[in-house]
Amino acid sequence: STVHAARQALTDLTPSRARVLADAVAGLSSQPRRLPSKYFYDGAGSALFEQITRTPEYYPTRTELALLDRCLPEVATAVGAQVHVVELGSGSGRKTALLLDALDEPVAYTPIEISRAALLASIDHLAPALPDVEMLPVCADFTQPVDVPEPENEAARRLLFFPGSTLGNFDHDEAVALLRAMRQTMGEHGLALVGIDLHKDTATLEAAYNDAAGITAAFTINLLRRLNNEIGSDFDLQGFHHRARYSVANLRIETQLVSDRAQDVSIEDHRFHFAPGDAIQVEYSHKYTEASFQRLLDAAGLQVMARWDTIAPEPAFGLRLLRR
Ligand code: AVI
Repeated sequence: STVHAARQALTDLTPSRARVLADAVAGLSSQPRRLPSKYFYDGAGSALFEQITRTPEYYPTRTELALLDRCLPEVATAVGAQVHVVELGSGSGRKTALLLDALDEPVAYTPIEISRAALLASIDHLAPALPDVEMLPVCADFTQPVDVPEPENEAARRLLFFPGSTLGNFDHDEAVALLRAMRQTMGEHGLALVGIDLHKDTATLEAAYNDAAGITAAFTINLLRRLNNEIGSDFDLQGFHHRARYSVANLRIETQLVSDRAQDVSIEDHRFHFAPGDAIQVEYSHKYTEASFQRLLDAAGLQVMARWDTIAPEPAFGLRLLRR
């Protein structure tokens, strides 16, 4: 079956336990303390993220889906026929289905996703619906160099797809490094379609990252559960709470896990003391202005070929088609 072929083609570069352990210990030993947000995405974390995208407060997903619906015919014309779509952080693949449907003869699809469970589920869903698209899934941390598999159709032009404002989860230097790596992966004639959440009023932003049902809080706490399961740390999941605030100065949501009391956490031979109110920085979600995004592109050697923005009163969100 096509699902079987897609699963057979999977490249497995799932981060090792040793890697997760080393990153956690290094992050908790640094000042301010931090943990990498990429480790939110185990099977349970990816499922919680999907639930976030369906909360009334989290506007980016439905806003971007509507924007994609409007701009994909133009993207398809700009990209042309015989495309190899390479997606960074593909998650459930909900947006991918729209993109692949709109393109003229897509020949191959490479989702790069850190959560093996999410990756397999997306492939099981997409492969039967798109029998003519060669599925080349890669389970990997896309911030590390990844060799993109070559499709059978070697003439295919690459289109990188990086929706959801996942770019915003990286700080300035990481974002520039990522865009430079994308420029490399695109090749001379490739393009990239990137989604960026835009700066807006603090109330809308803080509501999106503090949904009333508490799903975002559960998503943040899940990071500690994942570490307990995977590297044997002993975080008390009841001893920390989620906090997400918008920093207007830095144009970003800053999400932290805050200690409710004095406590110690052990990871193998390492012990970390937390006083009440001590915080671990776990995620940034940068929100862009035209100028702040342009600075990243300039530093990475990329140019805007076409741009689409939502129209007020929709929350501001943008899609940018990029070339070298
Ligand atoms: C995946 N990423 C773009 C999401 C965001 O908005 O930064 C992750 C997220 N964190 C909390 N809510 C959603």
